[in-house]
Amino acid sequence: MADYSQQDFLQSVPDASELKAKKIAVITAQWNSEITGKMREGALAVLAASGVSANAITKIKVPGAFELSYAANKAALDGSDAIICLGCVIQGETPHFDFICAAVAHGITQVSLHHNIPVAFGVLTTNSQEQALERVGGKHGHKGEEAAVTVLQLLLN
Ligand code: DLZ
Repeated sequence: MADYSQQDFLQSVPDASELKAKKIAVITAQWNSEITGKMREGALAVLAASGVSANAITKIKVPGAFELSYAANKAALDGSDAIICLGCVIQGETPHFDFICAAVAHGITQVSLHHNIPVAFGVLTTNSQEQALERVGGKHGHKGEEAAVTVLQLLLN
């Protein structure tokens, strides 16, 4: 993992301990769980490295990416200050891919705007599992870690 406690955005904040009390929900879809599990681990590691208190983090699992919007809306209603949505949709033989990707992108945006809180779109949309693996610690970075960095940046703005 990159050393997120040393990131410029945290260094530039006089007192990053304000993150400590922030209630953050990490919602993870279970489809393609070998990928989404790694995304979750990365996101949680970033939150820990950045000083977010472990008991301020709510971990939620949903069946698939389609359910992320519902769970994010519920987490917002329950008082989360920020939400990290994690999922992995892999292109298959059915039109499901397009429906799910469009629905979850739209749904997560709506939750963020309606509740006026940061909601990260940590949802991989790839053609293959190989491409997904390249994005959880491979040559294309770690999208779980990046989703956590995104909400921290927005909380500190
Ligand atoms: C049905 C489905 C399919 C075909 N593919 C995926 C996928 O690649 N990634 C994912 O997170 N979920 C998938 N799902 C499940 C849907 O997200 C949803 O859980 C079901 O359609 C039930 O609402």
